[in-house]
Parts: sequence; structure tokens; C-alpha cells
Amino acid sequence: SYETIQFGIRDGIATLILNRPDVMNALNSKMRAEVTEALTTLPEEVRCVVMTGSGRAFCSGQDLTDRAAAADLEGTLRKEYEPMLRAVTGCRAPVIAAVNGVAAGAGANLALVADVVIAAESASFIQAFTRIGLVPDAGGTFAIPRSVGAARAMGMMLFAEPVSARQAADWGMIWEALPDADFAEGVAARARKLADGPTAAYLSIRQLVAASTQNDMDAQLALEAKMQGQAGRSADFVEGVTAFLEKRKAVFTGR
Ligand code: T3D
Repeated sequence: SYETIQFGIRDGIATLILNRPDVMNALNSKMRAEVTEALTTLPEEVRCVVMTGSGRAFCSGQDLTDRAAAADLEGTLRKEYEPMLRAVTGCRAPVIAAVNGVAAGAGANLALVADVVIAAESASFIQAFTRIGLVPDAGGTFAIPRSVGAARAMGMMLFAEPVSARQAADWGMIWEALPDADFAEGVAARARKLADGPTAAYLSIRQLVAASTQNDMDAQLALEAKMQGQAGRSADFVEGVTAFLEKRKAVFTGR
């Protein structure tokens, strides 16, 4: 069991709760290690992961009381943040970031590397780094210009002001903002849908979209063909087509 996160699995859905509510779930070394560990050792039964925060925040970013991290930011990023971010992007199952409250600094960027980001309307995203004289990290300068364009990325990063969940959704930085009253139910419904879906195809889609930031069209068409070849040999494809022809809902096993 873990100290800084809560982790549980039910009906194919793993829920990972960042759990240091007194400090708005600030990231310390232990939390980075535990998030990484939980996501890289998922049992086979898991077909969707929901990552969220306990209390009123999602995550306030780096724990600013941690002197050791502050003494070697470069080392901390390379040795602790990178493995955590890659554990999200490389996770076998799709990851939903359920942003229940403020997501600041590396906490915002941890959410933004997830496959789907759903935020409660009262939540906000803050590229807080320049408030303390730092530059955005944790993949923010990679992901944000790609999702919202350079003008909005620059505004967010230079002004370090909160961007509301609604604004983030309107800009295409996240998938959707839900009224607070519908948030838990909305997240659960989305997680259920992914956990019941063609898990192997989802993994390929995530790899294709990631590769599209680097590939030219030739390389991307080749990768699509390869991954569609794989999908075409899956049990879920057989089931999907059979269910369509039998006019019933497909029952995917994720294989
Ligand atoms: O390795 C490295 O260091 C490099 C990596 C850097 C990556 C980064 O993430 S840098 C950016 C770090 N994060 C921030 O600068 C955000 C700091 N927090 C805030 O700006 C605000 O707390 C929030 C906007 C997140 C929330 O504001 P509010 O007013 O709702 O809550 P609050 O009162 O500020 O915070 C509640 C408590 O959480 C408070 O403690 P207290 O007074 O009740 O004892 C506050 O100090 C604590 N807290 C919030 N964020 C952090 C934190 N404690 C440690 N580290 C934090 N990041």
C-alpha cells in the first residue's frame, strides 16, 4: 500500500488518487515514485485508469518545501518527473485525468499528459512557474503549444494566471468541463466506456497520435497501416464486426 496516493481497482477501472490534501496534493519524491510504481505495475484486469486529487485540489505541482528537489531541479526532473510522465503516456490502459480542482505547475502538466482530461467547472489550470521564477516543465512546453497554439501557450506561461476549466475546454487544451454536480458521474461514465472498449486499439491510437507530432505523412501512413494490421488480427475486431452484423452491442475483451 502507498503513503501519498490511494490506489484501487474495481471492475477493470483503476483509480489513482493523489492524496496529500493538506498541501493541495503537492508532488514530493515519494508521490512521484508511487504514481510511477502504480502505473507501471498495473494488473492485466485494468482497462482504464482514472487519476484524480483528494480534497479541493487536483495537484499544486512541486512541493515547494522540498529543499532537496530545489537544490537540483534538473536532476529531479530527469530522474523523478520524467519516469512519472512516461508512466502516464506509456500506460498500457488509457488514462483519464479527472481534474477535480486547481491544477498548478507540474500538477497541471501531469494532468495534461493524460489521454483524456475532464475537469470540474470550478477547477482551473495555472502555469504557475514564473510566479516563482521558473520555466514550465513536466512536458508543458511540449504539450500546450500543440493543443492550444503558441499565442495562448505564451499567454498562459508568461502571465501565470488561472485558466478556467471552461476556457481550457473551449481552447482544446482538455476534452471537457463538467458542472461540479455532474463531475463524478460524468467521469465514471467515461471510464466505464473506455474500460469496456477495445483496449489494444486504444493503445495503438495513443501511440499513433503521439507519433504524429514527429512523423511526416509517409511515416505516419506506414505506422497507421502497421497498427491497423495488428488491430485487424485482434479478437475485438472479430467481435466488433460480428456484433454489427448481428445488430447487437459488441462485448470487447481488450485483446
Ligand atoms: O524539482 C523541482 O522543484 C522543479 C519542478 C518544478 C515544477 C513545479 O511544479 S513549480 C510550481 C510549483 N507550484 C506552485 O507554484 C503552486 C503553489 N501553490 C499555489 O499557487 C496555490 O497554493 C494554489 C493556486 C495551488 C491554491 O491556492 P489556494 O489559495 O486555494 O490554497 P493555499 O492556501 O495557497 O494552499 C493550501 C495549503 O497548501 C497551504 O498550506 P497551509 O497554509 O494551509 O499550511 C499551502 O502552503 C499549501 N501548498 C499549496 N501548494 C503547495 C503547498 N505546499 C507545498 N507546495 C506546494 N506546491
